[in-house]
Amino acid sequence: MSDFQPLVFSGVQPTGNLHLGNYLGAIRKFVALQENNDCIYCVVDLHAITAQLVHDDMPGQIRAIAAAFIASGIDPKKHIVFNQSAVPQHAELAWIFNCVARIGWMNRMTQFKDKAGKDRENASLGLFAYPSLMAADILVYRATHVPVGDDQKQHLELARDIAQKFNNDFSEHIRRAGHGIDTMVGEEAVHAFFPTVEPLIDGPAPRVMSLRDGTKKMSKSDASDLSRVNLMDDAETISKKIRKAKTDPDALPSEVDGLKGRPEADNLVGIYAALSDKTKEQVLSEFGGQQFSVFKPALVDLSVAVLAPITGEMRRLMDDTSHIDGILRNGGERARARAEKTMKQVREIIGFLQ
Ligand code: AQP
Repeated sequence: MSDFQPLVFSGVQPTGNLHLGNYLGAIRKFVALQENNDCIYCVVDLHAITAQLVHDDMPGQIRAIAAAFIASGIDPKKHIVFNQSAVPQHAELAWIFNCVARIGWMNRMTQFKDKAGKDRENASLGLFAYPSLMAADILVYRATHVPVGDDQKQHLELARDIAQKFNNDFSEHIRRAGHGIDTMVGEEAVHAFFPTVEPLIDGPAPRVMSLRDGTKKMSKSDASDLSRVNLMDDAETISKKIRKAKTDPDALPSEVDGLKGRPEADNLVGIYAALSDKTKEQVLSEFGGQQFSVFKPALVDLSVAVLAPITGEMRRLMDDTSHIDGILRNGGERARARAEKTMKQVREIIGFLQ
């Protein structure tokens, strides 16, 4: 039985300051996965124009995400780092997926509801179709594993639905063209063109919450800069934000169960655990019974120790734009070659003359 080659794909939008949530939910996992996997990491600039069309410094924002990838430890020689718009096959496959996905499926996407807010009629069609483009980003490489934060879980379920419908609707065409692969979907042996994508969401901080409100996701678009630690913050700013982070008056519990109903405490313990590669249990065995006046300075020290070298390297890389542009150009060429291989087969399966 043949099967899909394991391949990791993920992307980050160039839509402003990267924060600790992006780092712990996504980029730190990208770095860990590159050791034993073939990986493609993308700056998803086509996604960046869905919520806001015009950006003052799009080139700078794209370079900043690429710099964050590399400063965090991603090796652009071994793996592919590029920006999405350099590979038009993403948009081509997204159009096909717009015709595969059903409006009923898209209507259930909670991120669209959150981002469109009350002014739904005025949201762009691109924002509505965002999950279809995300499915194309992954499947144009027939990627099998996608490291993301917990907020992207629903979009990945949709990517699986799109892949499955394409495989089912075109099953005869796939066989005739000879492009399918024998694989397992759950317990069932099937012949498929697109793989069933596996989300990689685990870890102690799959959803990092706002420092001002433990029930809200830490987000680039939060109006309060105090709600997040940005990757470009200096040590003093990180210290101020963590010291001012909302907490409750109680000491930290000794067991994870004791974090229930305490979202801010749970969030800070999760951040500490993720930054130190420990579990929440291990963090509480060290800090259980301690007040936040003790825990917060320890979290500041740890955050600065992890982030300062990344921030320094990001600044250095962003000063050398030709170096970053060269990495993106090279990554774009390699990504285009792989994406075109898939698209040739997709066009053949559908029956487009080429
Ligand atoms: N708070 C978070 N905790 C864990 N993971 C997170 N991610 C985002 N926020 C958190 C993960 O970061 C990756 C890249 O995200 P994105 O650039 O696509 O932006 P986003 O998901 O829309 O979230 P942002 O950064 O907060 O932006 P806005 O303010 O626009 O919503 C993804 O893997 C995401 O899961």
